[in-house]
Amino acid sequence: MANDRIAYRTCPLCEAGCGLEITLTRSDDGAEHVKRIRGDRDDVFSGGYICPKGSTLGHLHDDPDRLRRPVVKRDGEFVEVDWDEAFATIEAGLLPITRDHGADACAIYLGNPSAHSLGPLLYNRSLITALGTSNRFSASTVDQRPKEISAAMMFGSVTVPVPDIDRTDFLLMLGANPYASNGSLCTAPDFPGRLERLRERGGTVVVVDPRRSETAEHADRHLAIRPGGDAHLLAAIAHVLLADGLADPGRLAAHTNDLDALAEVLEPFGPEAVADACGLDAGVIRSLAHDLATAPAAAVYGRIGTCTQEFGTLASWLVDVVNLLTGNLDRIGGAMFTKGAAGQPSTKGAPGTGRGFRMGRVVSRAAQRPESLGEFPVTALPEEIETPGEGQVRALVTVGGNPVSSNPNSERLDAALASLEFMVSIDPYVNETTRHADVILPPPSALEKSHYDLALLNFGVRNVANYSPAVVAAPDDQPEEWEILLRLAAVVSGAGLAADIDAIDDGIAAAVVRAAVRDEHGSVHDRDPDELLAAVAHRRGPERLLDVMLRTGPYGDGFGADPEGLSLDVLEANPHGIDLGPLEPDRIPDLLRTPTGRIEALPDAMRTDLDRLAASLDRRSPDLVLVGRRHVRSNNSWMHNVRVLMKGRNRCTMHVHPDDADRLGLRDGAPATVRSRVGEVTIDVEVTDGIRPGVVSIPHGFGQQLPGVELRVAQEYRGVNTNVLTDEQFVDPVSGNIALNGVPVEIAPA
Ligand SMILES: Nc1nc2c(c(=O)[nH]1)N[C@H]1C(S)=C(S)[C@@H](COP(=O)(O)OP(=O)(O)OC[C@H]3O[C@@H](n4cnc5c(=O)[nH]c(N)nc54)[C@H](O)[C@@H]3O)O[C@H]1N2
Ligand SMILES: Nc1nc2c(c(=O)[nH]1)N[C@H]1C(S)=C(S)[C@@H](COP(=O)(O)OP(=O)(O)OC[C@H]3O[C@@H](n4cnc5c(=O)[nH]c(N)nc54)[C@H](O)[C@@H]3O)O[C@H]1N2
Ligand code: SF4
Ligand SMILES: [Mo]
Repeated sequence: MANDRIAYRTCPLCEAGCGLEITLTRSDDGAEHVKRIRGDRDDVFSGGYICPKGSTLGHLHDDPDRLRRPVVKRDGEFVEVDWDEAFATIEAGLLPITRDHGADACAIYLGNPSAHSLGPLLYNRSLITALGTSNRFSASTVDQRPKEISAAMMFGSVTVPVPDIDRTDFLLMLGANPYASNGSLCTAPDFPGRLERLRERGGTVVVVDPRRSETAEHADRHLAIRPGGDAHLLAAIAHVLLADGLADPGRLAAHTNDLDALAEVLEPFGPEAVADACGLDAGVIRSLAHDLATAPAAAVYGRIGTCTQEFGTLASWLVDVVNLLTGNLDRIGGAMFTKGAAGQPSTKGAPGTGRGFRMGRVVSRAAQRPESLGEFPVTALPEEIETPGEGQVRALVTVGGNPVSSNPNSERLDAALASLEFMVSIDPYVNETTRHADVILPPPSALEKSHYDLALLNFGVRNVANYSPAVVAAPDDQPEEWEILLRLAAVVSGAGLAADIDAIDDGIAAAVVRAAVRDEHGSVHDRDPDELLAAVAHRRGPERLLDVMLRTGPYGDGFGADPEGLSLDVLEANPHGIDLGPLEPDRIPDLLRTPTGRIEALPDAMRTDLDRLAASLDRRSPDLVLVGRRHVRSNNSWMHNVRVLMKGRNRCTMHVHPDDADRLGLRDGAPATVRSRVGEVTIDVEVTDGIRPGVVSIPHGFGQQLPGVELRVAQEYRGVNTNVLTDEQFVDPVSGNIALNGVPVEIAPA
């Protein structure tokens, strides 16, 4: 149609990063509307794949409940104000608190969408620096922190190996359900299709999950593990590899410390010893170890189920120990390392060495939880707010997060947030969390923002770079998300309402360029910073920073050094992305950033924590434990306001095995009351043999019915928040990460 226009845009909703083809049409009043969204068949990575969420970016954009202007709370009600008034309200409300009680009195919480949006990815740091607070929290500690820590301990920086699913012969997948999630810490658009092709070429997929998930349904084998048993299982696999003479790290033996020590520390974890703890037969474990060792190429991949549990860091570490022992680390078809085009710690500085990784340098004031990667675990947040004294958290800034829904013991956190003296949220919705805010600053919609998956492309199953400009222009008075962050940073640092955002941004760009020029091993070492800045002077904000990062990155043009190299100009000319090829083998030792220049196969923290694992071998398991699940039509807590995704039967149900239903007197479709140490919910039962006896499963992200929430569609549907049940005291002590899976519960008919 004459009024139609097509735009290409990477979907920002989950980690798969699918390319979208968006058809827009102009109505008579001149406004543009999304007419259709489908998969971009020419996208170099996703090749036309799309899931039901991807086609709803237009619905999110048009959602009448999405905030278009800032709101401030007056007499308990939110009222719309202009941006100047919103920032003035923040200045008047927040500055006295940090002036009187110090910087730590204001905490910050960064949520999941801030890892999917270029503004927060590049400018959150400026806000954090301006706040100067040590009370920094993020959704990473209800998610992947154990994996980040284990990788950093082994390889010296947060460089997480990804399974080479396109070329492997054998995939052992634990605690992941990519048929629903489309993958995580493994960027693979159309993950299900890739698994199907793996099997079509004769490969094997084994899924370890207490539930017969959609992914397990499509696998060759499903092992219904006892929740929290992954570290036991993996330790036993490593034990068998070592005991049966199957361990052969190959080339990497020469680049690894403490390989010899593994046999001794894993000695207590033979298959028979762990069988009860992980609920799997010793013979099955032994043959799995043999299958992994004898497959031409094999990869072990663990995700949410292996991280958000009691032994999260051990399980995450053991995933890579098994990859290492079977000779599959850093090898085609094994667990490999992505090379992000915008650069990452493992491609900066001196190849093969670095300062390594430290954590726990400080603990949080009240809950005494360890710092890692500059943050405290969110399990500490309620206590930091509730506990009086110096350093008490009295104010909070959230950026793209909904902790009242996503964090454990949400009723306690909810009450804690209600007690804050001041709260600011950068968020498009009034939801369970932001209803406590004094000021909400709405970002532009996804269609109004440019995009580059700065974080997730570092975990790609191929090396890919893909930039999308904004699809539609935002209203004139809508600042970009990075501008909101910088202006908020200026206000909280006391620079005032009139601070020159562009001048601050110039300073940030200059700092990025100076760091690149200082890198002796980089492509622009010793060049004149002013010359480089002049070359990107036509850009501002995230585009300027991204251009510098791409040009100085591993594929970059080095500002002229390699005229064939990448720059943002090149990406702009290639709207379907640039494929930089399959993952490269043999990147070790160059990518290591450990002080020894070697892989640390047995980090001290893991050696110590194995004692805790050994102690768990003969304890009695609880009768009933809770785990989580995801559905392809929802995205954590915040897409339940999209009606097309909500249609159909109630998805917020509790899966219960028939044996447990009989024993407890529960009926399919009837409500049950579930109690944990911290809370209680009433939820409809779904009886299914697709779950291990003794385990029940409830999805997270539901329960928008709280007073003050302004999500009209979501509130029409039933649902409860499972994090009313999860327990902030039930953690992986190494990382402080929450254990959302394996929570002991009691259940009775309601
Ligand atoms: N549709 C959709 N996609 C999403 C999201 C979403 O909410 N909806 N969220 C995104 C986010 S933020 C993330 S982090 C990823 C997560 O992506 P995944 O890691 O694939 O997460 P899930 O789909 O929850 O699958 C986790 C599986 O672990 C199982 N499990 C629970 N406890 C244990 C255990 O102790 N051991 C083992 N082995 N398994 C266990 C559960 O039964 C479940 O099937 O998904 C992303 N993609
Ligand atoms: N029981 C249980 N709990 C879980 C999980 C589980 O498996 N089980 N999974 C955990 C995981 S993996 C994660 S990642 C966390 C997520 O935890 P959170 O990040 O705290 O929660 P989300 O539900 O992702 O909320 C996202 C918020 O960002 C807002 N938002 C959406 N788009 C944008 C944007 O472009 N900019 C800004 N500024 N805001 C935006 C939304 O309105 C919403 O308020 O939940 C965790 N909680
Ligand atoms: S799988 Fe769906 S939500 Fe995830 S990036 Fe692709 S289209 Fe978007
Ligand atoms: Mo996540």
